[in-house]
Amino acid sequence: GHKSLMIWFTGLSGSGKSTIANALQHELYKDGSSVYLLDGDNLRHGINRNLTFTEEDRKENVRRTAEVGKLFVDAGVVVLAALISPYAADREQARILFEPEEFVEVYVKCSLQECEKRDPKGLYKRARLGEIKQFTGISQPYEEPQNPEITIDTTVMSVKECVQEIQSYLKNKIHL
Ligand code: GGZ
Repeated sequence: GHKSLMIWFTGLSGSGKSTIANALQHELYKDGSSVYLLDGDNLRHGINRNLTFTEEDRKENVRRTAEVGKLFVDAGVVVLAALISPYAADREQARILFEPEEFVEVYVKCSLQECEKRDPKGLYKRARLGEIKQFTGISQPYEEPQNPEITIDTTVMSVKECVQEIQSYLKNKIHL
């Protein structure tokens, strides 16, 4: 058997949250865990479709995702949540829904400069042009985690190395 828990990825748009969460999901699945990925970008097409990118709506986005994640964790699932979740206070609110050992915050660290260089969807370019308002890192803040369980720097680490880093944490600290 395995423990159910919430693995919460936070970081800038383009930092690699979805990519790493996807890759980790596959590894955990291969190991026999029930695993489910809650991706901010996807949820915004369904349960969170009425939310914008104001500070207030981002807070609600994080709150709903954490509550849904808690339902999955209660059902015995390993949940991966990948949201920018730029406000430290909102992430703390998410954390307190869970038991201390049930919540693992992963800071997907990547410089704004590098994210902007990657710009896979051209969003940074549009934000710089003022076509997208309230864009994280450009016209809204990103509050770095002060005490995440795991920090992975995607500027220097490959996806595979990032996944291995998280897996070794889960193995050693959570005995997953
Ligand atoms: C930030 C935005 C914005 C604005 C659209 N600011 O990297 P992506 O493109 O594919 O995923 C990002 C996603 C952010 O949604 P989240 O639910 O993760 O954000 S939060 O936790 O802050 O609520 C990005 C895209 O939506 N996107 N407009 N203004 N990212």
